[in-house]
Amino acid sequence: MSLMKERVAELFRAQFGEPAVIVRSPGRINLIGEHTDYNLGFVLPAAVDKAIYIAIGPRNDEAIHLYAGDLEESFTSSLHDLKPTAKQWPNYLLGVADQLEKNGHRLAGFNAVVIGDVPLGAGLSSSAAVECATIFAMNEMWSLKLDRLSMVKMAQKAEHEFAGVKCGIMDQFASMFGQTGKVIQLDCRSLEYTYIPFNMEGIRIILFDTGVKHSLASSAYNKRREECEAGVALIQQKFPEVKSLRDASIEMVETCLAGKEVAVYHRCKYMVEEIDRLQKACTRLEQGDMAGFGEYMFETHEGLSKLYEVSCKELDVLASLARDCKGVLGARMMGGGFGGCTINLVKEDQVDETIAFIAEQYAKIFEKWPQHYIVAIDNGTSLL
Ligand code: GAF
Repeated sequence: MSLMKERVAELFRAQFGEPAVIVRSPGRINLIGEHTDYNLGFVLPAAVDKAIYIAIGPRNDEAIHLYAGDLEESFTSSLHDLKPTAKQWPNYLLGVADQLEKNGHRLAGFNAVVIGDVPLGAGLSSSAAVECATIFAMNEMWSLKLDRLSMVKMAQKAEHEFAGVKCGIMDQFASMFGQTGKVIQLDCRSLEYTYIPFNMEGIRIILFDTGVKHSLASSAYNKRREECEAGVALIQQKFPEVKSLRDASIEMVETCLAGKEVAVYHRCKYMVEEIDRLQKACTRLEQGDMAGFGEYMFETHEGLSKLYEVSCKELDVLASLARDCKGVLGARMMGGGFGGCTINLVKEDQVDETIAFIAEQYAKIFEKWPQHYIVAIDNGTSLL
């Protein structure tokens, strides 16, 4: 039995008795295709070997008793009173219960304990992992017979309605559908997906954590989404067939948006380039050309920093230090942005030098050491 499983079970027993179900749901990385999901483009995420663990059990009343083991915090609510709370972490569980109720599943009260080793606020999507763990556990406990895709959609809706982030589908999809050793090429419009083997021979995936957590990240994220929608509305005046930036070409962006509001122009330019870049990067991946793949990652960082403006100085420094390392094949900021981690593809025989160089140079500039995580690609949500 895994240590995490044992620990979450112990914490549950200490308060509530024997858990009915224990579930593991992982955090995710994304190789390329950033902010493309809500523009109905493609993404290339994978689940990792850092996860959220939930132990859950039913109650005989309508009460909800939650305990966050790592924070040592309790929260109590009721099925009659499902609404977002000022404290963030309970929202991921309450939001899922609310979605299930709204989809016609009559729940009973429940007890739940959550722990994990996904770094919080680091851009590895711990929130999606909690949502997926919760819905998967409830599906098992009450035999709701939901398929994985329905659970992903409800988990995403929970994030919209209870966490207030109008996220795309990538994070919940990656957590739920991850497979060891493979990245998921997901078409966020059709939701068709293919697994591409990610050849880790001679390569390590290293995340460097800025430790920066931007308090306005969710409002800035929602603003980016609005700017893309504003761009689509302008393009549609001339090209009504364009339903999302997925359908737009760079020529359309230049014709309809150059000279208009600069933020809208820049967001859309980045987006159309990134959707195209992901396709080219996947071709490199399939050819086994990891250096070529990595070059596209550096380009993505430039676009996210200069055009999409979701980077910050710490992320820019980490990406630029990585550029200076001969052991790094590709690097860029990862996830929503405004803090969190960079993702780096590093040659295995140069891992130590790379970590030492980047950490020392970063500490010289910011007077703090960046955390780093070496991650492996792992399976998605599962019953333990
Ligand atoms: C966050 C969101 F939750 C995802 O849907 C995605 O948009 C990502 O930012 C950026 O690619 O993680």
